Amino acid sequence: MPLDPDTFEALIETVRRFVAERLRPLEAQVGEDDEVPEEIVREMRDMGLFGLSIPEEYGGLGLTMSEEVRVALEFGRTSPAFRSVFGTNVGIGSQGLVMAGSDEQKRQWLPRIASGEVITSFALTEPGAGSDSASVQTKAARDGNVYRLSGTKRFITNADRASLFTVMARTGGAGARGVSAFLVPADLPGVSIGRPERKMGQQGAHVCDVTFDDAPLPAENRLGDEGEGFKIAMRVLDRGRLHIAAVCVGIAERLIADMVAYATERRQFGKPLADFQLVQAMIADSKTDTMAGRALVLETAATMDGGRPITLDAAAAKYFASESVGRVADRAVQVFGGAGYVADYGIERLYRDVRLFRIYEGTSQIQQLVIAREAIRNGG
Ligand code: COS
Repeated sequence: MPLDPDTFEALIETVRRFVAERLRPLEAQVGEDDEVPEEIVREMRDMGLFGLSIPEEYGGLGLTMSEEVRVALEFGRTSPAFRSVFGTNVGIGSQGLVMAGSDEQKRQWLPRIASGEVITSFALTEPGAGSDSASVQTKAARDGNVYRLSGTKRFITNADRASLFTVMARTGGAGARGVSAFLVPADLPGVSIGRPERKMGQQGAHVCDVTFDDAPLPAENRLGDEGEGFKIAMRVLDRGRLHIAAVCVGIAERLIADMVAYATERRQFGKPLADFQLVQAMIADSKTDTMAGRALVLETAATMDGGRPITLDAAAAKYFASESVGRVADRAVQVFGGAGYVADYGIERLYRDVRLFRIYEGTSQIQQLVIAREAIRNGG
C-alpha cells in the first residue's frame, strides 16, 4: 500500500532538507575520514530510513518501489556513502528475508532491521566467484541440526557494521541449484570480518572480507528451501539494481546542477562558459542521458509495483543509468576544467564515486547478458 500522498511528500521534503543541510556540508570530511559520523547515523535511524522497504507490520515504512526510488533519487544528490549506511538494510541485506523468510524469521529480525538496530549485509561474492555467482564455494555442510559454514566472502558492503548477513553457500552439487541462502548472525562462533579495503571512491562505505571457519549455524536459519539460494539472490539483485539505477540518476542530476552553476558563473573570453555552444552540448547530452534514466527508473518501479517481473527492466535501468552517470561525471570534470581535477570542488570525488556503479550489483557486461537473455527468451 502506498503512503498517503501528503505523508509521502512530507518524507521527500524531509529527506531533501537532510541531504542539503546535513549531508552535503560533510561530503569532504567523510571523503577524508572514510567514516560517516555516528550522529548522522542516529539521525538516519530517527528518520526511519533503515526501514523504508520493511513492511509496516514489522515496523518499517513499507514503501512501494515507486516511492523507494524517489527517496533513492534524493539521496543521489550527495556522496553515495551516506546512502550506503542504510542501503543494505533497505535492499540487498534485508530483501531475501522479506521475500523468502518464515514468519518466525521475520518476527525475529525485521523490526530491528527497520529501526536500524541491526545492520544487514549481503554475502554472495567470493574471491573465485564474482560475476559467476552460481560458482560460490562457501560450503554449508549439514550436520544434524546445524549447518557448518566454511569459506570466504569478498567485497561485502557494510560487513564491519553488520550484525546479520544473508549468505549464499553451497549445500548441494555444482551450479545454481546447489546454492542455499542463510541468515548468519555476525556473532556466530567462527565468523570473522576483515579490515575495510582501501578503494578508489565511496569513502565512508566500507567493504570487507567475511570468513567462516566451521561456523555452526542452526538449521532454522536457512532462508527458503535448500537449493533456492541462487534464485533468492537473483530476485534480491533485480530489485537492488533498480534502486542503484535511481541513485545514479540522482547523482547525475546533482552533477548537472553543479555543472550549470559553474558554467554560468565562470567567465572566459569575456562571457560565461554557458554561452559557449560546445559547453552547451555537454549540458544537453548530460540532461538527455539523465532524463532518459529517470524515466526508465520510474517506469520499472511502476512495473514492479504492478506485480510484473522486472529482471530485464532493472538490468536495463542499471546498465543505462550507471553508464550514463559515468558520462555525466566525465563531462562535469571537463566543464570545471582544472577545478574539476582538484579536490576542493568535490567534482573529482563524485567522478571516482560513480565508477563503482558500473561494477557492483552486476557489471555492465552482466546487465547486457541479462537483458539479451530475457529479450531472446521472451521473443524480444
Ligand atoms: N529471478 C529469478 N530466478 C532467476 C533470475 C532472476 N532474476 N535469474 C536467474 N534465475 C534462475 C534461472 O531461471 C535458473 O533457474 P532454473 O535452474 O530453474 O532454470 C537459475 O536461476 C540459474 O540461472 P542462470 O542459468 O541464468 O544462471 P547463470 O549461472 O548463467 O548466471 C548471471 C546468470 C550471470 C546473470 C548471474 O550469475 C549474475 O547476475 N551474476 C552477477 C552477480 C552479481 O550481480 N554480483 C554482484 C554481487 S552483489 S553486490
